[in-house]
Amino acid sequence: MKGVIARYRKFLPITDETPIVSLQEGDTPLLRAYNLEKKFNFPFQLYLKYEGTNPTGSFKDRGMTVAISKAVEKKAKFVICASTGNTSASASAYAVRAGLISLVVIPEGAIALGKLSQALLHGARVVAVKGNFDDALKIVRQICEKFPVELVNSINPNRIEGQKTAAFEIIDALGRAPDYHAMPVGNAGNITAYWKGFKEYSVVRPVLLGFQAEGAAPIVKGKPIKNPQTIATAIKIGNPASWKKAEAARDESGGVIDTVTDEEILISYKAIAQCEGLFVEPASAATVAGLIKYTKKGFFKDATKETIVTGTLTGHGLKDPDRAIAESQKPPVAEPTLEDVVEKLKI
Ligand code: AN7
Repeated sequence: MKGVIARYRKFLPITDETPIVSLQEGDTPLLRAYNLEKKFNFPFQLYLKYEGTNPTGSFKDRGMTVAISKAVEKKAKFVICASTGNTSASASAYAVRAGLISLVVIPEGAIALGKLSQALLHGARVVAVKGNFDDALKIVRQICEKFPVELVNSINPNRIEGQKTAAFEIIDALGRAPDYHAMPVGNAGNITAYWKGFKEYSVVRPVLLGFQAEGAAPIVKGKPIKNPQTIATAIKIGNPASWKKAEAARDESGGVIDTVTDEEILISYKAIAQCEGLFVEPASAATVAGLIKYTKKGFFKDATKETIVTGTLTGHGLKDPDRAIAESQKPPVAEPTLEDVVEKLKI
């Protein structure tokens, strides 16, 4: 069966009256990362959940299929979100499929090129505000109080319901729950969703390890960050909407939410691409960055090669091509001759 509603319907708030809006999201790869295990001396088995293969290139599609289906059931005409990019790309695509108008409020100049191009081409009404994501979300919440528009940020519980299916898929693929699960934390909806999913699907549950970017780590620092900074624009968020729920997920699972630096994120970003053939966006690399940091700290000192760690790679690398190019060597230009091309290929 294709699409997360079709596959996990009985776990979702779907009734006979709900029109299903799907782009056949979910069913993403869970890949053993042998090369990363070796490179970073991980004392455990690492499996990566590659969410970049979802229809719009991120995990947001799992939540959006449920949120948009429920919006259609409620006879909504407009959906709205504030976004660091991926939510807007997903909302805009599913809105088109459902015949809804998508309204998007983004922080000006802080959205990766791929994501902005998606929302624009899907015909969303996009407004860029001179502020950050938190400012955009505040305005969107105010709009929802005044106008008949359906909010599709992860404050909408249908988003969390859909996103929890990633945890189901991990357990289905492994045949059991992992011992640890690592993931990035931004607005904190996804860690909330994974914990809900793990709890509903298994009595044995992983310890959750959430990672925020050092310059955008309100949960770690215990206070909102006025002017969050990180190259991982997806998680450049200073006041997460699901803050309390993320703390509950962390505490109930016996886990941690901690920071990784931009430098650590970029090392992992390149290593994931160069060791495993997986092209992810910088925010996704926070997962592996955190596992490297925690391995070095001795956090996994009791782990064995039977220990299973899973990690979510939340979004596709094509979302942020500028970053990939900035982190790479410019290709040399050759004369159109065999000799010059061979020389420059260093064969
Ligand atoms: C690739 O699109 O918040 O902790 O507006 O795009 O559930 O917010 C994106 C978040 C991680 C963090 N990785 O997830 C948005 C938005 C990627 C992301 C996160 C996001 P949450």
